[in-house]
Amino acid sequence: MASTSTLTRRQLIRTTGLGIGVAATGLALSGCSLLPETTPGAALLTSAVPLPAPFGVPLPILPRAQPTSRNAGTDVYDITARPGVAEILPGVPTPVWGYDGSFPGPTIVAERDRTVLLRLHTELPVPTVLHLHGGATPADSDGFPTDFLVPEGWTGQHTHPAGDVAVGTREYRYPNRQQAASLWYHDHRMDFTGPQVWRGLFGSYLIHDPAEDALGLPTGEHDIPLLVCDRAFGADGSLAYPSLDRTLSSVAGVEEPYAGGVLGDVVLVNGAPWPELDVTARRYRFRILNASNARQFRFELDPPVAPIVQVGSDCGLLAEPVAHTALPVSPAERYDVVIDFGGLAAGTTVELRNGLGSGPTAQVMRFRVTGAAADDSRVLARLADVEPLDPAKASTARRLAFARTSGQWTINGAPFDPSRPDATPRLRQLETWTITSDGDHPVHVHSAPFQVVDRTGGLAATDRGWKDTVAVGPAQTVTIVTRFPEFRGRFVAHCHNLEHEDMMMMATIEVL
Ligand SMILES: [Cu+2]
Repeated sequence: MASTSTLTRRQLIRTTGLGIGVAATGLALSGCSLLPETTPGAALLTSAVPLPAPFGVPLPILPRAQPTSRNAGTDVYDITARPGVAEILPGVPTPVWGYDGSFPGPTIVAERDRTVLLRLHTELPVPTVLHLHGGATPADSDGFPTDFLVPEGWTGQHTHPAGDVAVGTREYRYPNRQQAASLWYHDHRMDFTGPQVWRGLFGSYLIHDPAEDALGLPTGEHDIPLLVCDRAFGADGSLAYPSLDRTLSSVAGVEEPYAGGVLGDVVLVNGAPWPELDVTARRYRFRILNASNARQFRFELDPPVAPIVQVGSDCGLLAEPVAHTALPVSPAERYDVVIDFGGLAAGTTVELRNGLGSGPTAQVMRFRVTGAAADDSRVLARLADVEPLDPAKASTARRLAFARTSGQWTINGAPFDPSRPDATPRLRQLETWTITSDGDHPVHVHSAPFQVVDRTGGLAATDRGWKDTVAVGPAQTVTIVTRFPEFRGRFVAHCHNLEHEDMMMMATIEVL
């Protein structure tokens, strides 16, 4: 067994065929023989550049993307994925790949039932794919990992057989026929999602609707996305990442110590290291996203001046608010929360800390109260109607084992093969998926919001509401109830530890 963990990525690619026999059993079957195997954890990259003291820079308020045009039912956006230079650490220029060249990209604000037509142009030197995470999106706009967008004149070779390829520009159509929610958009290129998101290809995407507007939650400048991620920096200020091929052009994968995931020693919020936000003594709504490749956070306020009141989950509002003293958030999860700084004296500082970190990674950001303020916002005891999905009414029960098998990250023993449907759910039919795990795997399903109905040790306070990503811990079993509500075609389900995803922990879901 030990020898498999030393296989190089190229060797792994050559052994991919081993998975095919297992694959024929499909996701619908259980009982694949999984050999016990040591599961490597995520490994820390340490920055070589001097790091700033915490709370020395203001929290960036990310700019809102402006539509190129608007008509009766559609907002058209033109966004370019391109190299840029960002000042992430004060006084240090960092080359990035970003939407419109920025780290993170601009925030897209959509309205329910108004289509967003996003024309993505690319000036990157390599292929890219765009996925709206949490979006109910037609298959041809969902960003299947081999539906590449390549730059004009690109002469490179794909590391996997390409699906539908566009050159220069690709149109993604998001119907937004879904409730108000905090989504995000990011790169989803086959084999290279980890390094490309790491370089900056992610951004916030919010959907509003009249039901949410009527609740009286904090709005405007008091409604702030917090995109939290860890990164590491080289001596020259560049983003460090242990790719086998630093050009991200021909060889996938990371150096072996990082095969379990890449962690950085710098915590960024909205692209700034350990920033500070001036607040007035009132309620604020924060859309928390863990945009890290592999790092889990547990957010806590220090001192604990107020509970972290969760009002929404990945895919929309909760039925009723839930007060947390600690909020664990795995990669790709979103938590829509309200924090009330009311009653705090001017000059009070409150840290947002990470209970799972140590040293610099235990710190996240700081709030500083500047003074009193009027506050006409509220958090009602009833927020939304959330239709409970009944597992007893499911017509199909699937089992998915997320585990390291023969040196690869696999689902039911099989590495990803885009040409092989692993599950063929029928449109609108209820299913239960029982997910087992050999380590920490944040499991994400495209196109089908779900509800968590069972977890080893009991449901967590964070399991409520409509989810699209669920944290499954070591030796845990989690059961979700789901249905694919709207679109037929080819989607994926995968681990959102991006190194696991890039190293094949992904399945093709063909909705019939
Ligand atoms: Cu994983």
